[in-house]
Amino acid sequence: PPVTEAAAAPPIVDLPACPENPPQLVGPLRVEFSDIITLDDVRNQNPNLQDGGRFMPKECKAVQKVALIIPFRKREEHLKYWLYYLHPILQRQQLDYGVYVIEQSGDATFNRAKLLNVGYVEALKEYDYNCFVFSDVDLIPMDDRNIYKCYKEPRHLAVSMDKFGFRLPYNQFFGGVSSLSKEQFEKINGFPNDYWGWGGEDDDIYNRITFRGMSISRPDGVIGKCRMIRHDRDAKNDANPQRFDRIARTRQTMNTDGINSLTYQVVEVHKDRLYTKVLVDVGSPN
Ligand code: BGN
Repeated sequence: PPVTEAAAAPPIVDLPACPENPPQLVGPLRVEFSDIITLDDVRNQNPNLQDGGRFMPKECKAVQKVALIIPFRKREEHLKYWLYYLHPILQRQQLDYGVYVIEQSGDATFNRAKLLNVGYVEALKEYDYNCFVFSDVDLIPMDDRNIYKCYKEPRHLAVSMDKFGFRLPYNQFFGGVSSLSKEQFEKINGFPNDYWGWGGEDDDIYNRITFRGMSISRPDGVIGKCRMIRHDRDAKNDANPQRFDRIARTRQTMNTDGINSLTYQVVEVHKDRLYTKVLVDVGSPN
């Protein structure tokens, strides 16, 4: 009999480049955290995902290859909503993307920026990503025109958070959700590894960007609206008392503390349909 398997393989054709303005975007979105959903619902609602939370548009060639990096520990409920809302948005944005949940193992003080560095390195081991979106697990965009990709300058995406009355808390604010191209990330030696506990690491990243002669780009305050899932302060993430001293010294420390000094141990990599989870030992403060 004729070999029929070959007929099922996708034809090798050059797809047109995806357009600047993805046609399926809808604009303002309803974002609520009262909906009762399960991860299986989210899996069923996103049949076009590949294992590990990967997607690629089939109608056009994506402009960028985007790794979404989420620092994580014990926030399963938030992760469920993030996946529920973000997967459909990212697909409408026609991105070639993968979702990486970087989970800090053990009970040492949380280290957000170091987990982001780990996400950068681990994502690049899997695919030739050229853009990195760093997102807190509890932040959901309220408008899909806020495209989760990279721009000519490092981008701050969470510009208009409900928690801050839909305004920037201060002009240099770079927290919540941000994106840097591979070149931009390398230019600043990645992120600091030495901010243990809450606060300041985003300001250090802001400093790195400006000290390397770059500026911050942002969407406008309407497109940049987003909601934070309300929660209590986590255990082992108290405000870092060293943060004031550290952000005053970024210019000196950024050359030796960053992607060039990163050390960690991967404990486990788990592939779900909705994400790749990397459990990692990042050590503890000395
Ligand atoms: C700032 C924090 C940021 C945080 C924002 C919003 C510091 C450094 C010393 C001034 N910065 O105050 O890390 O993202 O608030 O919550 O604490």
